[in-house]
Amino acid sequence: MEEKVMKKKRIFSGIQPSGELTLGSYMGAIKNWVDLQDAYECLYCIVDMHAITVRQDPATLRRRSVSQLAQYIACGLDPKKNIMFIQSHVPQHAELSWVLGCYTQFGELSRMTQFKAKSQQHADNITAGLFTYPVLMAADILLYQTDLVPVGEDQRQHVELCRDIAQRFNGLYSDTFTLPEAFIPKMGARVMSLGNPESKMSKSDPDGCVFLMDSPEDIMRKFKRAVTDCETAVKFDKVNKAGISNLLTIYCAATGKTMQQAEEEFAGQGYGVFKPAVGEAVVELLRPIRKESQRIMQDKAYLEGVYKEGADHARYLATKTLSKVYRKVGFVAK
Ligand code: ATP
Ligand code: LTN
Repeated sequence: MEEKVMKKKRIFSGIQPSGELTLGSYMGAIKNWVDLQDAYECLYCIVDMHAITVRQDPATLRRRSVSQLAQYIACGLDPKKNIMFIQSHVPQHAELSWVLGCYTQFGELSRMTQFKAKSQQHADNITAGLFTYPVLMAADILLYQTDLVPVGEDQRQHVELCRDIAQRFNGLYSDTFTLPEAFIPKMGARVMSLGNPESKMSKSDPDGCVFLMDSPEDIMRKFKRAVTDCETAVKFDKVNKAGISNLLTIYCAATGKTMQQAEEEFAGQGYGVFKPAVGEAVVELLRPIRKESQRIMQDKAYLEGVYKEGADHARYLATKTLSKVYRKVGFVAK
């Protein structure tokens, strides 16, 4: 009997090199990228064009883009299995973004929660790029006929908008884009700040944030200082015990234990035992990642080889979609 070769479904995701990678981005996104790399054909990107939607120092951006690649690899992403590249190396992202921007409503972009938050944070520099950021993200995704987009909860709205744009385009010009779906983890989709458990852990808030490259001492200090409540029970209750619930979630995501197992483990023990235990679990999770990343960073030629080869492959795939789009909208063939 003839064996049918099943084509793998495709994944695209990316993180901006606008700061150091955090425990939030690891648990919300990268951890899943690693888990999914065998079952899917994956593209993992360093979205430097997104990063410049807020002001960046050029030398830092350049350094971070490369160290982010080293950290992706150190987290367990295999460059032989995945296409790993830097967004600005594939000009088709910007080209498709222009076209899609002409099929996106001003009103839709105005409703984006991240735009509203970022324009408050950067009130003196609310650029057109910050506003059209989700269109570029839609281009990233649609360029590769992506099926699945593994991201944290905060990106759900952007993926929904991307679907709406794709559906609109397909409706006007017949099927052109695969409709992508967000893949959001059950545990760790929204890791909260250790300093303020009401807000998301984010690289722009270094105090409440654990970075993947933090030393074990720094990690322990941050967890010991984590804001909790004035009770003593280690119980998951997101409304009344936001800090403890966040630490429990981090503990589960770091150790693979279930919430029930974690609660049982710390039953009858105070926060004085629980907080350092979460710190230890995170130290052990990040120790090999930090070490491996430092090792890979020594080999600049290797990293350059990975991102160059990744971009070559990505450009090949991107060209196919972009040509189709240009033809459909009525541009004259070259
Ligand atoms: P910024 O401070 O600029 O908002 P960030 O720290 O939120 O940045 P991003 O680069 O926006 O990080 O996010 C990278 C990926 O990690 C996205 O998929 C995002 O959903 C996920 N992510 C970021 N922070 C968290 C978090 N606290 N919990 C879960 N997932 C997160
Ligand atoms: N907006 C995302 C980063 C991002 C992305 C993408 C994620 C840019 N393009 C495409 C998934 C797919 C963020 O995390 N802030």
